[in-house]
Amino acid sequence: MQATERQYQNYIGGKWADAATDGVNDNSNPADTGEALGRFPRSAREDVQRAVDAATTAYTSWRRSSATDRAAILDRAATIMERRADEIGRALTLEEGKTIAEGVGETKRGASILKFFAGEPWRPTGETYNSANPNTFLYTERVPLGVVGVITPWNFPVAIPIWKLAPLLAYGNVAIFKPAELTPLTAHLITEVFEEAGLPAGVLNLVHGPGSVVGNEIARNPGIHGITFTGSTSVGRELYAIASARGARVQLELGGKNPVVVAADAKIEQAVEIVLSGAMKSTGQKCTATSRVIVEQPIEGAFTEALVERVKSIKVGPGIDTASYMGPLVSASAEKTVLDYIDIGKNEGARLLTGGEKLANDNLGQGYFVAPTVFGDVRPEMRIAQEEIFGPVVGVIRASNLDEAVQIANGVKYGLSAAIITTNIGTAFNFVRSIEAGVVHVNSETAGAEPHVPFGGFKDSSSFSREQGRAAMEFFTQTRTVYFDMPS
Ligand code: UN1
Repeated sequence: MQATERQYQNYIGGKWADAATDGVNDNSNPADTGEALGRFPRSAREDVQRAVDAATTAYTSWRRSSATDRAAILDRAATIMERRADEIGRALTLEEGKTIAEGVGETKRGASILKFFAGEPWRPTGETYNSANPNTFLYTERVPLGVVGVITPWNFPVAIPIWKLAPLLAYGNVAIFKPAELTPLTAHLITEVFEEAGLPAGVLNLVHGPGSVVGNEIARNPGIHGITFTGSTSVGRELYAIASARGARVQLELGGKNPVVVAADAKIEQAVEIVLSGAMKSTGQKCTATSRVIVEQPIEGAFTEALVERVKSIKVGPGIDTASYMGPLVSASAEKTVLDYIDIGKNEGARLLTGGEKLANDNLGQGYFVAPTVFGDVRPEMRIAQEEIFGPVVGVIRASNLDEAVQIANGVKYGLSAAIITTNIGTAFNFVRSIEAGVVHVNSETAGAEPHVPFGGFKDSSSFSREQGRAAMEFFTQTRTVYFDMPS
């Protein structure tokens, strides 16, 4: 640890504050683990309680704040985020590992999400109805949930917190924000953006620390009315069990095992680019990443050969180097998981066509670099075809026809995103109608999400509610029905 390393703080009730413990989390660069990026508090349960107290106080006035004020704050936050995109994107790249183009791009995406939700306070918040009683004015209105816990992952440390916080704030809620321990610096900068935008004290409270303490307290704390979570299925389910048992509303965005079906009529070059980008960008660390390619038998050989050639050509290196197509994995444990899955695939009899190893050449040994990996001859029941790997590993599965391809695509517990590559509209349409996925792409990659449309998965990939766009209102508000009669 360097002597000059900065000690960061929590943000509670509009003030930067030390945690109640001395525990620290040393943040470092996954591309060069010797590079320290600051020390962050490992907060205690008490810190969550302080944040809940501050949020509860702030809620009284924030929920009644004018649409003008909320819109102006979100709009200013968007402008600040755009202005600081290079700085925040660079911090994101340093602590998470994705390429600088992706880091800056994600920050600009954060600004776009804020812009969309800056309009939201002006959009309709209810409906009017006729009543059985002619004297009754009968209507509904959407009102906020209250204090909401926001538990976010490291893989989109700007986009995901923003797509939860922006609607949460627009609809009049207040937040306890617990970012992943691997990306606390980005969370700190996001909080600074809202502070600079003039968000009133206590409306957004940042509490750093481990899921086992801070996350668990958010799940248990009776002062928290809702929790929005993106992360692993196991942690999400545990959180759901605890928080829903005490009556809190919980939203989960979990894993994926996203397929691309390549039909025999597909243009191979186009299919290869779509699979490459979906599987290898962000080092495969997206819940929407492509991890299975299901190819119709007539073109399986040619497709696989072209994919392997293309994967071999990509440059792996530190994300901060603009020449890199793919950066490191986020942590030692992520690296271990990915390397373990590669062993599992080999042992299951899949054919390793390229990659498969940790990279140590050209100083890459200082970071968690694993070569982009393609397996061939993958069978649908193999663990590498069923379980989420969350790394730069893609398996090619052969299907004798499109019906079988869809059956294989649907034969996993997840249902987040799916794509088909075809030139035939009938094939595309049938796929859209039979695939079990919350997001479907025709001739584009499985990853990516525009800010104004619903995002979320089927089956084990989410808990039904959708994020982003106007769909976010479903989770962050509740409906009040009003029977309003004039006094007689
Ligand atoms: C995207 O594909 O750009 O954690 C967004 C994730 C998803 C978000 C994906 N919840 O990877």
